Amino acid sequence: MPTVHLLDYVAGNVRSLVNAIEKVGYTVEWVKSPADVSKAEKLIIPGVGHFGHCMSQLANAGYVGPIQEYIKARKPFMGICVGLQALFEGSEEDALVPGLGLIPEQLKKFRDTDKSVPHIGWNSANTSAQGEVSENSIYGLRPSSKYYYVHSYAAPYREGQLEKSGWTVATARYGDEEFVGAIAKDNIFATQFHPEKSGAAGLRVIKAFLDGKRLEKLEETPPAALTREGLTRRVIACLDVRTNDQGDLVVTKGDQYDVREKDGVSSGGAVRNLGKPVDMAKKYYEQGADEVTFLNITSFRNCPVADTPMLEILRRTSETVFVPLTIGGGIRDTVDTDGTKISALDIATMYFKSGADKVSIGSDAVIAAEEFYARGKTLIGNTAIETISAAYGNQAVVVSVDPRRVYVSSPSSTSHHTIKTSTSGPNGEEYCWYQCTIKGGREGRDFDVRQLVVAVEAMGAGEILLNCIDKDGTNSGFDLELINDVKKAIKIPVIASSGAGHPKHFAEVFEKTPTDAALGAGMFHRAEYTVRQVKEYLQEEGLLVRQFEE
Ligand code: 1PR
Repeated sequence: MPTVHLLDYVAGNVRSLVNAIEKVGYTVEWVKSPADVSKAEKLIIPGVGHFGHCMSQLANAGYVGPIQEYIKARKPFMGICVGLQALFEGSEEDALVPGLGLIPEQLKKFRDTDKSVPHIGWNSANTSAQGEVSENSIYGLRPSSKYYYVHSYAAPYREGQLEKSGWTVATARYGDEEFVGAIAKDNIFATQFHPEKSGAAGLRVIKAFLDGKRLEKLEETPPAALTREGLTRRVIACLDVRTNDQGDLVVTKGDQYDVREKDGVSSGGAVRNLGKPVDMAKKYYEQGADEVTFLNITSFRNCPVADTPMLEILRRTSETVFVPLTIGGGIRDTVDTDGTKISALDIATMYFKSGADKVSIGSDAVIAAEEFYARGKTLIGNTAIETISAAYGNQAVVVSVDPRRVYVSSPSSTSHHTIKTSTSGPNGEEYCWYQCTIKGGREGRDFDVRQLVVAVEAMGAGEILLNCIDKDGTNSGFDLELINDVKKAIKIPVIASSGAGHPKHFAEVFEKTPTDAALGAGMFHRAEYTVRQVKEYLQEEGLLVRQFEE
Protein backbone atom coordinates (compact mmCIF):
# COMPACT_ATOMS: atom_id res chain seq x y z
CA MET A 1 0.00 0.00 0.00
CA PRO A 2 1.29 3.52 -0.75
CA THR A 3 2.47 5.47 2.25
CA VAL A 4 1.75 8.89 3.63
CA HIS A 5 3.75 10.55 6.38
CA LEU A 6 1.88 12.10 9.24
CA LEU A 7 3.35 14.51 11.72
CA ASP A 8 2.05 13.90 15.21
CA TYR A 9 3.36 16.94 16.99
CA VAL A 10 0.35 17.94 19.07
CA ALA A 11 -2.19 16.22 21.19
CA GLY A 12 -5.53 15.44 19.64
CA ASN A 13 -7.49 12.81 17.87
CA VAL A 14 -5.09 11.57 15.19
CA ARG A 15 -6.55 8.07 15.30
CA SER A 16 -9.49 9.19 13.18
CA LEU A 17 -7.14 10.65 10.59
CA VAL A 18 -5.18 7.40 10.45
CA ASN A 19 -8.44 5.47 10.08
CA ALA A 20 -9.56 7.79 7.27
CA ILE A 21 -6.24 7.49 5.43
CA GLU A 22 -6.34 3.70 5.71
CA LYS A 23 -9.94 3.66 4.56
CA VAL A 24 -8.92 5.32 1.27
CA GLY A 25 -6.13 2.80 0.68
CA TYR A 26 -2.94 4.28 2.15
CA THR A 27 -0.79 3.41 5.13
CA VAL A 28 0.58 5.88 7.61
CA GLU A 29 4.15 6.32 8.66
CA TRP A 30 4.90 8.67 11.51
CA VAL A 31 7.35 11.50 11.24
CA LYS A 32 9.26 11.03 14.47
CA SER A 33 12.04 13.56 14.05
CA PRO A 34 12.82 16.55 11.80
CA ALA A 35 15.13 14.33 9.73
CA ASP A 36 12.13 12.15 8.75
CA VAL A 37 10.39 15.06 7.00
CA SER A 38 12.60 14.94 3.90
CA LYS A 39 11.96 11.17 3.58
CA ALA A 40 8.24 11.74 3.09
CA GLU A 41 6.71 11.48 -0.37
CA LYS A 42 3.40 12.87 0.86
CA LEU A 43 3.14 14.79 4.10
CA ILE A 44 0.10 15.68 6.19
CA ILE A 45 0.19 18.05 9.11
CA PRO A 46 -2.91 17.84 11.24
CA GLY A 47 -3.54 20.27 14.04
CA VAL A 48 -6.20 21.11 16.49
CA GLY A 49 -6.47 23.55 19.34
CA HIS A 50 -4.36 26.62 19.90
CA PHE A 51 -2.35 28.21 17.05
CA GLY A 52 0.46 29.46 19.29
CA HIS A 53 0.75 26.14 21.08
CA CYS A 54 0.89 24.17 17.81
CA MET A 55 3.41 26.50 16.17
CA SER A 56 5.64 26.57 19.25
CA GLN A 57 5.57 22.78 19.40
CA LEU A 58 6.64 22.64 15.75
CA ALA A 59 9.33 25.26 16.26
CA ASN A 60 10.70 23.82 19.50
CA ALA A 61 10.95 20.34 18.03
CA GLY A 62 12.89 21.73 15.04
CA TYR A 63 10.25 21.05 12.38
CA VAL A 64 9.77 24.52 10.88
CA GLY A 65 12.88 24.51 8.64
CA PRO A 66 12.41 20.93 7.36
CA ILE A 67 8.73 21.60 6.56
CA GLN A 68 9.64 24.75 4.64
CA GLU A 69 12.30 22.79 2.73
CA TYR A 70 9.81 20.00 2.03
CA ILE A 71 7.28 22.44 0.61
CA LYS A 72 9.96 24.18 -1.48
CA ALA A 73 10.91 20.80 -2.94
CA ARG A 74 7.37 20.79 -4.41
CA LYS A 75 6.34 17.55 -2.76
CA PRO A 76 2.64 17.03 -1.89
CA PHE A 77 1.79 18.77 1.38
CA MET A 78 -1.54 18.89 3.18
CA GLY A 79 -2.41 20.88 6.30
CA ILE A 80 -5.57 20.28 8.31
CA CYS A 81 -7.24 22.84 10.61
CA VAL A 82 -4.34 24.46 12.51
CA GLY A 83 -2.27 22.78 9.76
CA LEU A 84 -3.93 25.25 7.35
CA GLN A 85 -3.50 28.14 9.75
CA ALA A 86 0.22 27.35 10.01
CA LEU A 87 0.65 28.46 6.39
CA PHE A 88 -0.24 32.03 7.34
CA GLU A 89 2.02 34.69 8.75
CA GLY A 90 0.37 34.72 12.15
CA SER A 91 -2.83 34.66 14.16
CA GLU A 92 -4.64 36.97 16.51
CA GLU A 93 -4.83 33.92 18.80
CA ASP A 94 -1.16 34.35 19.66
CA ALA A 95 0.50 37.45 18.26
CA LEU A 96 3.94 36.43 19.54
CA VAL A 97 4.26 33.16 17.65
CA PRO A 98 4.83 33.31 13.88
CA GLY A 99 3.34 30.91 11.34
CA LEU A 100 5.24 29.47 8.38
CA GLY A 101 4.58 32.72 6.53
CA LEU A 102 3.71 31.32 3.09
CA ILE A 103 0.65 33.56 3.05
CA PRO A 104 1.30 37.13 4.25
CA GLU A 105 -1.96 37.45 6.18
CA GLN A 106 -3.25 37.10 9.73
CA LEU A 107 -5.98 34.84 11.10
CA LYS A 108 -8.72 36.61 13.00
CA LYS A 109 -11.21 35.54 15.66
CA PHE A 110 -14.85 35.24 14.54
CA ARG A 111 -17.07 38.02 15.86
CA ASP A 112 -19.30 36.66 18.64
CA THR A 113 -21.74 39.56 18.72
CA ASP A 114 -24.25 37.80 16.49
CA LYS A 115 -23.23 34.14 16.62
CA SER A 116 -21.68 31.43 18.76
CA VAL A 117 -17.93 31.03 18.83
CA PRO A 118 -16.28 28.53 18.28
CA HIS A 119 -17.78 27.83 14.84
CA ILE A 120 -18.71 24.18 15.21
CA GLY A 121 -20.49 22.15 12.59
CA TRP A 122 -20.95 21.42 8.92
CA ASN A 123 -20.38 24.18 6.41
CA SER A 124 -19.40 24.56 2.76
CA ALA A 125 -16.07 24.82 1.00
CA ASN A 126 -17.03 26.32 -2.34
CA THR A 127 -14.40 27.02 -4.89
CA SER A 128 -16.22 29.99 -6.33
CA ALA A 129 -17.36 33.04 -4.45
CA GLN A 130 -20.97 34.05 -3.95
CA GLY A 131 -22.32 30.52 -4.22
CA GLU A 132 -21.76 30.14 -7.96
CA VAL A 133 -20.98 26.62 -9.01
CA SER A 134 -17.51 26.10 -10.36
CA GLU A 135 -17.00 23.66 -13.21
CA ASN A 136 -13.99 22.12 -11.59
CA SER A 137 -13.40 21.19 -8.04
CA ILE A 138 -10.09 21.06 -6.22
CA TYR A 139 -9.19 17.78 -4.60
CA GLY A 140 -12.70 16.42 -4.62
CA LEU A 141 -14.37 19.44 -2.99
CA ARG A 142 -17.95 19.73 -4.18
CA PRO A 143 -20.34 22.65 -3.86
CA SER A 144 -23.13 20.34 -2.73
CA SER A 145 -21.06 18.80 0.06
CA LYS A 146 -20.64 20.00 3.63
CA TYR A 147 -17.55 19.60 5.77
CA TYR A 148 -16.99 19.56 9.52
CA TYR A 149 -15.38 22.67 10.98
CA VAL A 150 -14.41 23.41 14.55
CA HIS A 151 -12.44 26.61 15.19
CA SER A 152 -12.64 30.13 16.61
CA TYR A 153 -10.04 31.74 14.33
CA ALA A 154 -10.12 31.85 10.55
CA ALA A 155 -8.55 33.57 7.55
CA PRO A 156 -11.01 36.22 6.38
CA TYR A 157 -11.68 35.93 2.65
CA ARG A 158 -11.16 39.01 0.51
CA GLU A 159 -12.18 38.39 -3.06
CA GLY A 160 -9.28 38.09 -5.47
CA GLN A 161 -6.59 38.78 -2.87
CA LEU A 162 -5.11 35.31 -2.47
CA GLU A 163 -5.94 34.41 -6.06
CA LYS A 164 -3.52 37.18 -7.17
CA SER A 165 -0.67 35.12 -5.78
CA GLY A 166 -1.83 31.94 -7.45
CA TRP A 167 -3.97 30.34 -4.72
CA THR A 168 -7.25 28.62 -5.47
CA VAL A 169 -9.56 29.28 -2.56
CA ALA A 170 -12.68 27.46 -1.37
CA THR A 171 -14.75 29.57 0.98
CA ALA A 172 -17.36 29.15 3.67
CA ARG A 173 -19.64 31.66 5.34
CA TYR A 174 -20.38 31.92 9.05
CA GLY A 175 -22.97 34.58 9.79
CA ASP A 176 -21.82 37.47 7.63
CA GLU A 177 -18.15 36.48 7.72
CA GLU A 178 -16.68 34.76 4.69
CA PHE A 179 -13.51 32.84 5.37
CA VAL A 180 -11.04 30.45 3.79
CA GLY A 181 -12.36 26.87 4.01
CA ALA A 182 -9.63 25.31 1.89
CA ILE A 183 -6.75 26.53 -0.20
CA ALA A 184 -4.50 25.07 -2.87
CA LYS A 185 -1.46 26.10 -4.87
CA ASP A 186 1.00 23.88 -6.73
CA ASN A 187 1.95 21.08 -4.29
CA ILE A 188 0.18 22.64 -1.29
CA PHE A 189 -3.35 21.87 -0.15
CA ALA A 190 -4.89 22.78 3.19
CA THR A 191 -8.33 22.62 4.75
CA GLN A 192 -9.71 24.55 7.70
CA PHE A 193 -12.26 21.78 8.12
CA HIS A 194 -11.50 18.24 9.24
CA PRO A 195 -11.83 15.93 6.22
CA GLU A 196 -11.37 12.89 8.46
CA LYS A 197 -14.53 13.93 10.31
CA SER A 198 -16.53 14.93 7.24
CA GLY A 199 -18.06 11.62 6.25
CA ALA A 200 -17.77 10.38 2.66
CA ALA A 201 -17.27 13.94 1.42
CA GLY A 202 -14.14 14.28 3.55
CA LEU A 203 -12.77 10.85 2.63
CA ARG A 204 -13.10 11.85 -1.02
CA VAL A 205 -10.96 14.94 -0.35
CA ILE A 206 -8.24 12.94 1.42
CA LYS A 207 -8.22 10.36 -1.37
CA ALA A 208 -8.05 12.99 -4.12
CA PHE A 209 -5.08 14.63 -2.41
CA LEU A 210 -3.24 11.35 -1.84
CA ASP A 211 -3.98 10.20 -5.41
CA GLY A 212 -2.71 13.56 -6.68
CA LYS A 213 -6.03 14.26 -8.44
CA ARG A 214 -6.30 17.99 -8.10
CA LEU A 215 -9.00 18.68 -10.67
CA GLU A 216 -12.25 16.82 -10.96
CA LYS A 217 -14.73 17.73 -13.65
CA LEU A 218 -18.18 17.84 -12.12
CA GLU A 219 -20.71 16.12 -14.33
CA GLU A 220 -23.80 17.91 -13.17
CA THR A 221 -24.69 21.19 -11.62
CA PRO A 222 -26.26 20.39 -8.25
CA PRO A 223 -29.62 21.93 -7.37
CA ALA A 224 -29.34 25.39 -5.78
CA ALA A 225 -30.85 24.11 -2.50
CA LEU A 226 -27.85 21.85 -2.02
CA THR A 227 -25.23 24.52 -2.64
CA ARG A 228 -26.60 27.04 -0.15
CA GLU A 229 -23.79 28.43 1.95
CA GLY A 230 -23.71 28.61 5.72
CA LEU A 231 -23.64 26.47 8.80
CA THR A 232 -26.14 23.62 8.63
CA ARG A 233 -28.51 22.60 11.42
CA ARG A 234 -26.62 19.99 13.40
CA VAL A 235 -28.49 16.81 14.39
CA ILE A 236 -26.79 14.61 16.98
CA ALA A 237 -27.58 11.04 18.00
CA CYS A 238 -26.86 10.26 21.63
CA LEU A 239 -26.24 6.83 23.12
CA ASP A 240 -26.43 6.36 26.88
CA VAL A 241 -24.28 3.30 27.56
CA ARG A 242 -24.10 1.13 30.67
CA THR A 243 -23.71 -2.47 31.74
CA ASN A 244 -26.98 -4.29 32.23
CA ASP A 245 -27.66 -6.78 34.99
CA GLN A 246 -26.08 -9.57 32.89
CA GLY A 247 -22.85 -7.55 32.60
CA ASP A 248 -23.26 -6.70 28.90
CA LEU A 249 -22.57 -3.23 27.66
CA VAL A 250 -25.80 -1.90 26.17
CA VAL A 251 -27.34 1.26 24.86
CA THR A 252 -30.11 2.21 27.21
CA LYS A 253 -32.47 5.10 27.64
CA GLY A 254 -34.29 6.42 30.63
CA ASP A 255 -37.50 8.29 31.32
CA GLN A 256 -36.41 11.27 33.34
CA TYR A 257 -33.12 9.41 33.88
CA ASP A 258 -34.71 6.16 35.13
CA VAL A 259 -33.36 3.47 32.79
CA ARG A 260 -35.11 0.48 34.37
CA GLU A 261 -38.18 -1.13 32.85
CA LYS A 262 -41.44 -0.38 34.57
CA ASP A 263 -43.84 -3.19 35.39
CA GLY A 264 -46.86 -0.94 35.10
CA VAL A 265 -46.88 0.01 38.75
CA SER A 266 -43.32 0.77 39.72
CA SER A 267 -39.92 1.12 38.18
CA GLY A 268 -37.07 -1.18 39.21
CA GLY A 269 -37.17 -3.82 36.47
CA ALA A 270 -34.26 -4.74 34.21
CA VAL A 271 -32.06 -2.11 32.57
CA ARG A 272 -33.59 -1.29 29.19
CA ASN A 273 -31.47 -2.84 26.45
CA LEU A 274 -31.87 -1.00 23.17
CA GLY A 275 -28.88 -2.40 21.31
CA LYS A 276 -25.11 -2.57 20.91
CA PRO A 277 -23.20 0.72 21.08
CA VAL A 278 -20.83 0.29 18.10
CA ASP A 279 -23.54 -1.06 15.77
CA MET A 280 -25.97 1.66 16.71
CA ALA A 281 -23.38 4.42 16.24
CA LYS A 282 -22.69 3.09 12.73
CA LYS A 283 -26.39 2.94 11.96
CA TYR A 284 -26.85 6.59 12.94
CA TYR A 285 -23.79 7.62 10.93
CA GLU A 286 -25.33 5.92 7.90
CA GLN A 287 -28.61 7.69 8.57
CA GLY A 288 -26.78 11.01 8.38
CA ALA A 289 -26.15 11.94 12.02
CA ASP A 290 -23.83 14.95 12.12
CA GLU A 291 -22.24 13.76 15.35
CA VAL A 292 -22.49 10.83 17.71
CA THR A 293 -22.32 11.20 21.49
CA PHE A 294 -21.69 8.37 23.93
CA LEU A 295 -22.55 8.93 27.57
CA ASN A 296 -21.16 6.33 29.92
CA ILE A 297 -23.84 6.56 32.55
CA THR A 298 -22.42 4.13 35.10
CA SER A 299 -18.71 4.94 34.86
CA PHE A 300 -17.85 1.21 35.21
CA ARG A 301 -16.74 1.74 38.73
CA ASN A 302 -14.83 -1.49 39.36
CA CYS A 303 -12.70 -1.54 36.28
CA PRO A 304 -9.13 -0.25 35.80
CA VAL A 305 -9.26 3.03 33.90
CA ALA A 306 -7.11 1.77 31.02
CA ASP A 307 -9.58 -1.09 30.43
CA THR A 308 -12.65 1.10 30.45
CA PRO A 309 -14.97 -0.53 27.92
CA MET A 310 -15.72 2.89 26.39
CA LEU A 311 -12.14 3.03 25.06
CA GLU A 312 -12.73 -0.07 22.98
CA ILE A 313 -16.12 1.24 21.86
CA LEU A 314 -14.47 4.43 20.63
CA ARG A 315 -11.67 2.58 18.87
CA ARG A 316 -14.10 0.37 17.01
CA THR A 317 -16.56 3.15 16.26
CA SER A 318 -13.89 5.45 14.86
CA GLU A 319 -13.00 2.79 12.26
CA THR A 320 -16.34 3.17 10.52
CA VAL A 321 -17.89 6.40 11.74
CA PHE A 322 -16.29 9.47 10.16
CA VAL A 323 -18.15 12.19 12.02
CA PRO A 324 -17.20 13.75 15.37
CA LEU A 325 -17.48 11.53 18.42
CA THR A 326 -18.06 12.84 21.92
CA ILE A 327 -17.64 10.79 25.07
CA GLY A 328 -19.00 11.70 28.47
CA GLY A 329 -19.22 10.11 31.89
CA GLY A 330 -16.52 9.74 34.51
CA ILE A 331 -14.26 12.54 33.24
CA ARG A 332 -12.79 13.62 36.56
CA ASP A 333 -9.70 13.08 38.72
CA THR A 334 -9.92 9.55 39.99
CA VAL A 335 -8.06 6.84 41.84
CA ASP A 336 -7.55 3.67 39.84
CA THR A 337 -8.33 0.19 41.17
CA ASP A 338 -4.62 -0.25 42.10
CA GLY A 339 -4.56 3.02 44.02
CA THR A 340 -2.82 5.10 41.33
CA LYS A 341 -4.08 8.66 41.00
CA ILE A 342 -5.29 9.45 37.48
CA SER A 343 -6.13 12.99 36.46
CA ALA A 344 -9.14 14.00 34.40
CA LEU A 345 -6.64 15.13 31.75
CA ASP A 346 -5.12 11.62 31.61
CA ILE A 347 -8.57 10.11 31.19
CA ALA A 348 -9.43 12.59 28.46
CA THR A 349 -6.12 11.81 26.73
CA MET A 350 -7.00 8.11 26.65
CA TYR A 351 -10.33 8.95 25.07
CA PHE A 352 -8.80 11.29 22.46
CA LYS A 353 -6.20 8.66 21.55
CA SER A 354 -9.00 6.14 21.11
CA GLY A 355 -10.88 8.28 18.60
CA ALA A 356 -12.90 10.83 20.58
CA ASP A 357 -12.99 14.42 19.39
CA LYS A 358 -14.62 15.91 22.46
CA VAL A 359 -15.10 14.92 26.05
CA SER A 360 -18.20 15.85 27.98
CA ILE A 361 -17.96 16.68 31.67
CA GLY A 362 -21.02 16.53 33.92
CA SER A 363 -20.79 16.27 37.71
CA ASP A 364 -17.22 17.49 37.96
CA ALA A 365 -18.11 20.68 36.07
CA VAL A 366 -20.76 21.55 38.66
CA ILE A 367 -18.38 21.06 41.58
CA ALA A 368 -15.69 23.11 39.83
CA ALA A 369 -18.12 25.91 38.96
CA GLU A 370 -19.31 26.09 42.58
CA GLU A 371 -15.70 26.51 43.63
CA PHE A 372 -15.21 29.21 40.97
CA TYR A 373 -17.89 31.31 42.72
CA ALA A 374 -16.65 30.40 46.20
CA ARG A 375 -13.30 31.91 45.19
CA GLY A 376 -14.92 35.13 44.02
CA LYS A 377 -15.10 34.14 40.34
CA THR A 378 -11.43 33.39 39.97
CA LEU A 379 -10.06 30.54 37.92
CA ILE A 380 -8.89 27.52 39.84
CA GLY A 381 -6.31 26.28 37.35
CA ASN A 382 -6.34 22.54 37.91
CA THR A 383 -9.93 21.55 37.18
CA ALA A 384 -10.85 19.06 34.45
CA ILE A 385 -12.31 21.81 32.26
CA GLU A 386 -9.26 24.03 32.55
CA THR A 387 -6.58 21.37 32.14
CA ILE A 388 -8.27 19.60 29.22
CA SER A 389 -9.10 22.79 27.36
CA ALA A 390 -5.54 24.12 27.89
CA ALA A 391 -4.11 20.94 26.39
CA TYR A 392 -6.62 20.22 23.61
CA GLY A 393 -8.43 23.51 23.00
CA ASN A 394 -11.83 24.60 24.27
CA GLN A 395 -13.60 23.02 21.27
CA ALA A 396 -12.71 19.63 22.78
CA VAL A 397 -14.50 20.29 26.08
CA VAL A 398 -18.26 19.96 26.35
CA VAL A 399 -20.08 20.51 29.63
CA SER A 400 -23.13 18.31 30.04
CA VAL A 401 -25.80 19.91 32.20
CA ASP A 402 -28.52 17.87 33.93
CA PRO A 403 -30.98 20.44 35.25
CA ARG A 404 -34.33 19.98 36.91
CA ARG A 405 -37.07 22.61 37.19
CA VAL A 406 -37.80 24.06 40.62
CA TYR A 407 -41.07 26.02 40.63
CA VAL A 408 -41.46 29.18 42.71
CA SER A 409 -44.33 31.61 43.11
CA SER A 410 -42.16 34.69 42.51
CA PRO A 411 -38.56 35.53 41.63
CA SER A 412 -38.07 37.03 45.09
CA SER A 413 -38.68 33.68 46.77
CA THR A 414 -35.28 32.36 45.65
CA SER A 415 -31.77 33.73 45.24
CA HIS A 416 -31.49 31.87 41.93
CA HIS A 417 -32.01 33.17 38.42
CA THR A 418 -35.64 32.49 37.50
CA ILE A 419 -37.70 32.61 34.34
CA LYS A 420 -41.40 33.22 33.89
CA THR A 421 -42.71 29.97 32.48
CA SER A 422 -45.67 29.17 30.30
CA THR A 423 -45.83 25.68 31.89
CA SER A 424 -46.89 26.49 35.43
CA GLY A 425 -45.94 24.35 38.40
CA PRO A 426 -48.08 21.87 40.38
CA ASN A 427 -49.46 24.65 42.58
CA GLY A 428 -49.92 27.12 39.76
CA GLU A 429 -46.44 28.66 40.21
CA GLU A 430 -45.57 30.92 37.29
CA TYR A 431 -41.81 30.99 37.79
CA CYS A 432 -39.08 28.41 37.93
CA TRP A 433 -35.35 28.12 38.20
CA TYR A 434 -33.21 25.35 36.83
CA GLN A 435 -31.36 23.44 39.48
CA CYS A 436 -28.04 21.76 38.60
CA THR A 437 -27.78 18.12 39.56
CA ILE A 438 -24.83 15.73 39.72
CA LYS A 439 -24.43 11.95 39.59
CA GLY A 440 -26.97 11.51 36.83
CA GLY A 441 -29.66 13.58 38.50
CA ARG A 442 -29.39 11.81 41.85
CA GLU A 443 -28.19 14.85 43.78
CA GLY A 444 -29.59 18.37 43.44
CA ARG A 445 -27.33 21.34 44.25
CA ASP A 446 -28.03 24.82 45.50
CA PHE A 447 -26.72 26.10 42.18
CA ASP A 448 -28.54 27.17 39.02
CA VAL A 449 -27.87 26.56 35.36
CA ARG A 450 -27.23 30.24 34.64
CA GLN A 451 -24.44 30.24 37.25
CA LEU A 452 -23.04 27.02 35.85
CA VAL A 453 -22.86 27.94 32.17
CA VAL A 454 -21.37 31.38 32.83
CA ALA A 455 -18.68 29.83 35.03
CA VAL A 456 -17.75 26.96 32.72
CA GLU A 457 -17.53 29.29 29.73
CA ALA A 458 -15.04 31.40 31.70
CA MET A 459 -13.13 28.26 32.67
CA GLY A 460 -12.65 27.14 29.07
CA ALA A 461 -15.59 24.95 28.06
CA GLY A 462 -16.27 25.13 24.33
CA GLU A 463 -19.85 23.85 24.15
CA ILE A 464 -22.84 23.08 26.40
CA LEU A 465 -24.86 19.87 26.15
CA LEU A 466 -28.09 21.07 27.67
CA ASN A 467 -30.23 18.22 28.96
CA CYS A 468 -33.38 18.65 31.02
CA ILE A 469 -34.48 15.93 33.44
CA ASP A 470 -38.13 17.02 33.32
CA LYS A 471 -38.17 16.54 29.55
CA ASP A 472 -35.89 13.50 29.19
CA GLY A 473 -37.66 10.58 27.52
CA THR A 474 -41.04 12.35 27.44
CA ASN A 475 -41.24 12.72 23.63
CA SER A 476 -42.91 16.07 24.27
CA GLY A 477 -40.33 18.34 22.66
CA PHE A 478 -37.35 20.30 23.99
CA ASP A 479 -37.53 22.75 26.89
CA LEU A 480 -37.50 25.89 24.74
CA GLU A 481 -37.59 28.23 27.73
CA LEU A 482 -34.46 26.70 29.19
CA ILE A 483 -32.60 26.80 25.88
CA ASN A 484 -33.50 30.44 25.18
CA ASP A 485 -32.45 31.42 28.67
CA VAL A 486 -29.07 29.68 28.47
CA LYS A 487 -28.35 31.07 25.00
CA LYS A 488 -28.77 34.61 26.35
CA ALA A 489 -26.06 34.05 28.95
CA ILE A 490 -23.14 32.68 26.91
CA LYS A 491 -21.37 32.84 23.55
CA ILE A 492 -20.27 29.21 23.20
CA PRO A 493 -22.52 26.83 21.23
CA VAL A 494 -25.40 25.02 22.90
CA ILE A 495 -26.71 21.55 22.03
CA ALA A 496 -30.39 21.23 22.91
CA SER A 497 -31.19 17.85 24.44
CA SER A 498 -34.04 15.94 26.10
CA GLY A 499 -37.60 15.53 24.96
CA ALA A 500 -37.32 14.96 21.20
CA GLY A 501 -40.05 12.58 20.06
CA HIS A 502 -40.85 13.72 16.53
CA PRO A 503 -38.98 15.46 13.67
CA LYS A 504 -41.18 18.50 14.26
CA HIS A 505 -39.53 18.97 17.66
CA PHE A 506 -36.19 19.48 15.93
CA ALA A 507 -37.74 22.05 13.58
CA GLU A 508 -39.37 23.75 16.56
CA VAL A 509 -36.16 24.06 18.56
CA PHE A 510 -34.27 25.48 15.57
CA GLU A 511 -37.07 27.90 14.72
CA LYS A 512 -37.96 29.08 18.22
CA THR A 513 -34.53 29.20 19.85
CA PRO A 514 -31.04 30.14 18.63
CA THR A 515 -29.71 26.69 19.59
CA ASP A 516 -26.63 25.55 17.69
CA ALA A 517 -27.47 21.86 17.54
CA ALA A 518 -30.17 19.44 18.66
CA LEU A 519 -29.78 15.94 20.04
CA GLY A 520 -32.13 12.99 20.11
CA ALA A 521 -31.89 9.59 21.75
CA GLY A 522 -35.00 7.53 22.52
CA MET A 523 -36.91 8.28 19.33
CA PHE A 524 -33.97 6.99 17.27
CA HIS A 525 -33.28 3.96 19.48
CA ARG A 526 -36.90 2.86 19.42
CA ALA A 527 -36.81 3.25 15.60
CA GLU A 528 -39.78 5.61 15.68
CA TYR A 529 -37.93 7.96 13.34
CA THR A 530 -34.54 7.86 11.65
CA VAL A 531 -32.02 10.69 11.67
CA ARG A 532 -32.58 10.92 7.92
CA GLN A 533 -36.31 11.54 8.45
CA VAL A 534 -35.49 14.33 10.89
CA LYS A 535 -33.22 15.97 8.35
CA GLU A 536 -35.73 15.58 5.54
CA TYR A 537 -38.31 17.25 7.73
CA LEU A 538 -35.95 20.13 8.53
CA GLN A 539 -35.19 20.56 4.85
CA GLU A 540 -38.89 20.69 3.99
CA GLU A 541 -39.19 23.43 6.61
CA GLY A 542 -36.53 25.39 4.71
CA LEU A 543 -33.78 24.76 7.23
CA LEU A 544 -30.29 24.02 5.90
CA VAL A 545 -29.06 20.50 6.61
CA ARG A 546 -26.17 18.34 5.49
CA GLN A 547 -27.10 15.59 3.04
CA PHE A 548 -25.65 12.18 3.79
CA GLU A 549 -23.26 11.04 1.04
CA GLU A 550 -22.59 7.38 0.36
O1 1PR B 1 -21.32 13.22 35.72
O2 1PR B 1 -19.37 13.57 34.24
O3 1PR B 1 -19.88 11.30 35.12
O4 1PR B 1 -21.30 12.37 33.40
C1 1PR B 1 -22.40 11.52 33.41
C2 1PR B 1 -23.15 11.74 32.13
O5 1PR B 1 -24.13 10.74 32.03
C3 1PR B 1 -23.83 13.08 32.08
O6 1PR B 1 -23.67 13.64 30.80
C4 1PR B 1 -25.30 12.75 32.34
O7 1PR B 1 -26.15 13.58 31.54
C5 1PR B 1 -25.39 11.32 31.85
N1 1PR B 1 -26.35 10.51 32.62
C6 1PR B 1 -26.16 10.06 33.87
N2 1PR B 1 -27.22 9.32 34.25
C7 1PR B 1 -28.08 9.29 33.23
C8 1PR B 1 -29.36 8.59 33.18
O8 1PR B 1 -30.10 8.67 32.22
N3 1PR B 1 -29.68 7.86 34.24
N4 1PR B 1 -28.10 10.22 31.00
C9 1PR B 1 -27.53 10.03 32.19
C10 1PR B 1 -28.35 11.39 30.53
C11 1PR B 1 -29.59 12.40 28.99
C12 1PR B 1 -29.36 12.67 27.60
C13 1PR B 1 -30.42 11.98 26.79
C14 1PR B 1 -31.28 13.11 26.36
C15 1PR B 1 -32.15 12.83 25.21
N5 1PR B 1 -29.05 11.18 29.37
O9 1PR B 1 -28.12 12.50 27.09
O10 1PR B 1 -29.81 11.26 25.82
O11 1PR B 1 -32.03 13.53 27.48
O12 1PR B 1 -33.07 11.84 25.48
P1 1PR B 1 -34.45 11.78 24.70
O13 1PR B 1 -34.18 12.32 23.32
O14 1PR B 1 -34.79 10.32 24.63
O15 1PR B 1 -35.43 12.58 25.48
P2 1PR B 1 -20.44 12.63 34.71
